[in-house]
Amino acid sequence: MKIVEARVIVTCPGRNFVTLKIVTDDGVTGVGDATLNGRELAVASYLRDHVVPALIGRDPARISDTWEYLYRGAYWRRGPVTMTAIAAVDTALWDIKGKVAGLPVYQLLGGRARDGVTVYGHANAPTVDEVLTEVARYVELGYRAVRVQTGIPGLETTYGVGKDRMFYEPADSAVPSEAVWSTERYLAHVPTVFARIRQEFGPDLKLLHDVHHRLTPIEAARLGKSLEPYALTWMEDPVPAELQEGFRLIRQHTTTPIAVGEVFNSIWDCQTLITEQLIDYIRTTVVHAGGITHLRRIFDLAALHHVRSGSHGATDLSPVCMAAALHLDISIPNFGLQEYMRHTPETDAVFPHGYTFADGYLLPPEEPGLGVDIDEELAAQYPYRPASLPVNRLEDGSMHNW
Ligand code: EZ4
Ligand code: CO
Repeated sequence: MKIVEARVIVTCPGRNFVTLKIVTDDGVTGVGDATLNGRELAVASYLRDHVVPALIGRDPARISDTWEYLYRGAYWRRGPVTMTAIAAVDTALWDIKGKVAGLPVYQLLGGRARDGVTVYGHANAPTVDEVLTEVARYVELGYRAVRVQTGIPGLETTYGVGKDRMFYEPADSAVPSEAVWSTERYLAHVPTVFARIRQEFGPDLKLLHDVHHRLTPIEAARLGKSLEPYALTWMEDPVPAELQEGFRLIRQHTTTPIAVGEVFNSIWDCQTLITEQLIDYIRTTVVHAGGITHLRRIFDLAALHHVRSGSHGATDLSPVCMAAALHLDISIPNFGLQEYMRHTPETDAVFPHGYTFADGYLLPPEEPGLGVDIDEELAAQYPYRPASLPVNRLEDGSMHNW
């Protein structure tokens, strides 16, 4: 069997997605997500101009060898653009392998290690009163875990809190928009939100909060400490993670569990945090961390060090990534939680998929392969629209520098 074609499909059914579709001489096809929020066309070019020509004629069954070839063949290792492109190829090859074997991908990864994949939804609203309604809505839908974000009194907008409740999208303008941030206001407000939520919903519901990299280690330590009475499942991205040593300081001060890794793209980004047990959940994803092959390595390293998976699953990760994530999630020993922000009906129509939600769990599709595809005719009706993620300034006008 040989790869005869690989198409890079860019579409915008409400937000931008890049998808790689690999075609073999037997007519078997496989899909991989290649979406990098705000930098979509860089990955599309990387694939079209540099990767696709190297794929033609290769044996699609050689997944590991193709991974190593693309990783080493670039010379310039790692980085989000390279690792997203490699992820797309890797994911598509696993899809093909599953179809050829006649098995869903999770069976090739060792089969089910649990009955369902516990997912968490996003409750976000400008005020505490409104966010209570949002949390209640998720509980009503059957969710067992909810991430809670609110507006901050005195700040006009807050990253993570959208205008639309169920379909939040943070990439809001062609070039990055600017918002104003105050750590003091934020640290004073967040514990009051979780005090209300625990009071209303009791101890059973798993609660999460995303700090979006906006604090210093000592500020994050204080937030973690002040949230301890509300027993969060995790505090996410407390500080930017370029300086991994920063987590040692947070760890000395709080027992609030920590989740990190949505912007990581390789096992090297996670190494210190995992091996020193400075975090509890690793949030790397199929699409941004080198595909199923590399993400499984990260999760195996994590398993040795009492760290569980908690993969990123926002709307900029396409249904192709979500399907791939579920095959991994259901099969690994150290699964923790899977983020699940529902896509719009337009996106769901472009990416027909067989995963299902019931009772707070997602189940991977049962068809051979990943159980997800792209409707290329429909995709062609939604041309690319530039959209970037915002940045923060402090109240005195300086750029928020961490
Ligand atoms: O900022 O997906 O946990 N989820 C998040 C998301 C990310 C976006 C970035 O593309 O933090 O909202
Ligand atoms: Co996040």
